[in-house]
Amino acid sequence: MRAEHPAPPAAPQQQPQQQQWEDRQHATAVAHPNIALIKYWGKRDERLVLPRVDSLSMTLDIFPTTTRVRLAPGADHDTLTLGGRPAEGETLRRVTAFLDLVRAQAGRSVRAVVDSHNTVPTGAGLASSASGFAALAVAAATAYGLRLDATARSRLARRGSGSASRSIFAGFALWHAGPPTAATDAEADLGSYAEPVPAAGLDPALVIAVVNAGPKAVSSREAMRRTLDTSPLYEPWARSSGDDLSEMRAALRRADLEAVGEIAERNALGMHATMLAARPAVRYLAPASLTVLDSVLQLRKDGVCAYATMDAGPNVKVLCPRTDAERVARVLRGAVPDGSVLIARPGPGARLLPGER
Ligand code: 2P0
Repeated sequence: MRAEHPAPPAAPQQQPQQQQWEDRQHATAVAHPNIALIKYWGKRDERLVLPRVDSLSMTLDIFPTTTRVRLAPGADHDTLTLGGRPAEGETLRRVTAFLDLVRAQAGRSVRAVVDSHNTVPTGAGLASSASGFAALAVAAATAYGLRLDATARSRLARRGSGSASRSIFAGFALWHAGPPTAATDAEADLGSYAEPVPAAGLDPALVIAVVNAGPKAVSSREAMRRTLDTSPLYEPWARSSGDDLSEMRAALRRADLEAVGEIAERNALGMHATMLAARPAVRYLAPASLTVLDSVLQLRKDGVCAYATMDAGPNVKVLCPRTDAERVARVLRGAVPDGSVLIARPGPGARLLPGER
């Protein structure tokens, strides 16, 4: 007998095969961050993490997060370590709230021990919450005995952090906002998930200029809330983002990296414009970010296909052909000698570590 409270009456009967699955009681998963080329900015439902707009991203092959979830029969609360250090406060509260969702789906109440290791600076606009919640979703669902397909994993990861829905998938992924009106929470939840987008023939790199790896002053959650509530530029951007997405999908289909970059850059600059017009303004870009943007303009003048995108932080990511990545990285290192510059390529989706299936 498991040392946990009885499952709610609605819980399905466990089949012998599922019982065996559940007896694992632990799982370890790895996920990589993703960078949006069409941005997610603004929620229409904060509790269900439903976005206002569709978004499209590239999962990276660097900065993985590895997360182990172990069920802890008898424990009266969840515990979390990040990089070996115990986490408390808001971080633990968010993970516990997420595990509550998994427990509700599994019809179980047992608490868990979560150990997570990030290789990306946390809270610096480098998508640590995307890799973090994607890895947690896969590991927790498995430890609790839920057998979810990739779409269901994406929906679940979304509840932890919106952008995590996209890190379930390798390469390019499109996160559907879902129908704006739904009769029930369950219907709304079902409609919002990511799926892979084919991009055959595209051979891109994303050169990342880390100009400041410190945590941001305003969380992206708070910044998008404030933008939606107060920025007169939000609605026009949201409308144009829909057009950007259609053009982006067409550009990916014809493997036109120049167009992909151009659309991504204007979408990101537009998103930053919405925040600059919020009251009070949210400004993530630092002087060094603008220096990098100037370098990107110069690279284009010099004939290199290089386009920038920026998220909720001062760091700048430059999309270019893989074959130009070293050249772009050299130019960016020269532009921000105090920063660090890394080259990322399209990376894998979230997965269980071998032996954890
Ligand atoms: C994105 N960002 O599409 C956008 C662009 C930042 C700028 O997704 O509140 O950490 O947890 O759903 O996923 C950052 O937002 O926000 C983000 P929550 P998340 O990548």
